[in-house]
Amino acid sequence: MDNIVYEIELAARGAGEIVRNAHGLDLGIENKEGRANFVTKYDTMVQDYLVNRLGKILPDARFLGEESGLDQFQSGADKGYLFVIDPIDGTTNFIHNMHPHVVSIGLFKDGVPWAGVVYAPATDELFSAQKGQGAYENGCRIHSSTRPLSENIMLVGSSGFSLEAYSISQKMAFEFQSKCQGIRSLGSSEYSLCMIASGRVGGYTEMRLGLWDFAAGSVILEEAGGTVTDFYRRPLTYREGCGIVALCKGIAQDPQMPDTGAYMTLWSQA
Ligand code: 2AM
Ligand code: CA
Repeated sequence: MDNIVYEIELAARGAGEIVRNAHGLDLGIENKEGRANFVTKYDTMVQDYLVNRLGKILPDARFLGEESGLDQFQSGADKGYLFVIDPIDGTTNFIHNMHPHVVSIGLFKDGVPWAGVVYAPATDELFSAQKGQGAYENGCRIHSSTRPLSENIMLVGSSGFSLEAYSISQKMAFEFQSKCQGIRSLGSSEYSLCMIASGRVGGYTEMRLGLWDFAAGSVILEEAGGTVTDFYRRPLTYREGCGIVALCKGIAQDPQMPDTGAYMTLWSQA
């Protein structure tokens, strides 16, 4: 049992090698439903690789993943083990040979996140955590920042799926900008959560995500002392995707933190 996370790390590294070797080859890019939503033949190939390999680690585990029709939380999946995987998080970056893009593997136990592994193949950064055991980057313990908003960088996701959501998140980014040291948008939600966990940035918001976009990073961040909630700062249900507000220790308590719920309400009324 103790070796499960290590075995998942090896699977993530194996998947990462497939991703790393894809550069310069035909990626087989296709459009998915909605705006700026792409899939490559490597997303599908890596997901198939992971389902096969992770199934050998925990033969009774179920799977939920971004590709190949595995994208719904099925009834009964809140019992036992459930792998929640995103074969390539940051697909648009991957297509443009940009960092970051990551292989992401969350493991739920009885419906709640229990372990997470995020691997960035281009930079060979491996983040992992198991509930109650702390969070690690390449084997070293990591902690989220204790500094307030005024002493941190913030990540605001660009909501590529909707121009209305983009417009509202930019209004929110403006409020953050006036209270922090600067705004960035990285294009991979799982990697963004790991950047808070490792203390490099203070927080991250994205107005809509799939469950696989935060399944691994949320346990990594919480084990690093941070928090992940919805825009109204309520606990996540981990049954479906939603907008998320992820914060380091220092900002979660900071009275200067903007009212993110007001921006979500604005979007729901747009
Ligand atoms: P992806 O690369 O796996 O598609 C970008 O800010 C983040 O949002 C990425 O993690 C990206 O995941 C995710 N994302 C991109 N398009 C999305 C969509 N249509 N719905 C939800 N999340 C999306
Ligand atoms: Ca994703």
